[in-house]
Amino acid sequence: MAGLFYTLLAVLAVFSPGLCEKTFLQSAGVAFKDRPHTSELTVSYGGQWGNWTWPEMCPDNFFAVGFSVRVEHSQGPDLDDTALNGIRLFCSKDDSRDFMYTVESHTGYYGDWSEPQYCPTGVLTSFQLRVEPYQGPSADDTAANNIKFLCSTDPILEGNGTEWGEYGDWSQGCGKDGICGIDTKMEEYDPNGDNTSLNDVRFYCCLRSLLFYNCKYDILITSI
Ligand SMILES: *[C@@H]1O[C@H](CO)[C@@H](O)[C@H](O)[C@H]1NC(C)=O
Ligand SMILES: *[C@@H]1O[C@H](CO)[C@@H](O)[C@H](O)[C@H]1NC(C)=O
Ligand SMILES: *[C@@H]1O[C@H](CO)[C@@H](O)[C@H](O)[C@H]1NC(C)=O
Ligand SMILES: [Ca+2]
Ligand SMILES: [Ca+2]
Ligand SMILES: [Ca+2]
Repeated sequence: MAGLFYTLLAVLAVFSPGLCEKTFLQSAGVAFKDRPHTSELTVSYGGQWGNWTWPEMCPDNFFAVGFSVRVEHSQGPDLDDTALNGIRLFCSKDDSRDFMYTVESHTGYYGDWSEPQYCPTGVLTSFQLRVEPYQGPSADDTAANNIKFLCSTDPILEGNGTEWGEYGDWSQGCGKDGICGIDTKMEEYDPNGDNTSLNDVRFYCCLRSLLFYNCKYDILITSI
């Protein structure tokens, strides 16, 4: 009898997970580019090369809860460095990490993606960029090197970037809203010249509803 009971429990444990517990991770691309935003976060000291590319937005009710960076680590003195090449936001609609979309706008082709880093709870609300200033006519420029984000629940997350340049001031913040989209400024690859890849970035803030559903604890909670 007890054996049957435990078998039933085991069967329940295997088959009961609801929709919330399935892992889902997919690039949203530009599918949600028309999602309205409440403000834009910028810094004044981004790299000077390249053009703004295109915005990518998290789906409605999804906000950036984490990020990863694509970084080309030091190539050495005689080789062309590009340092930070891309920033990918991980968007969730609650505090679970099991159902997420990613957005990244235009990304450079050098380097590897870091493991994602997440706010313990809450969403990304502000950023700071590490930028190397212009190195002079025949030197190797890299422009943007790394990024930090502030979470709505306080901790600061720093990317796994490179060390050239310095961090400038923090961007504006989203206030009670959260980061929900990204647009990058990229230098096109130059077959003869010095490449810098990602130079600057701006993020979009979207309105956060006061209530959201937390799948893990099966409760409605208010945003922090
Ligand atoms: C910016 O875009 C223009 C027009 O597409 C292009 O000709 C130029 O090379 C781009 N500049 C850089 C630095 O990527
Ligand atoms: C950070 O970059 C170093 C150097 O490439 C790499 O070995 C390490 O695995 C990276 N860490 C993360 C968290 O991606
Ligand atoms: C810049 O990138 C292009 C495309 O990958 C490459 O052909 C070129 O050699 C790079 N420039 C330098 C100075 O390495
Ligand atoms: Ca170099
Ligand atoms: Ca370079
Ligand atoms: Ca760069």
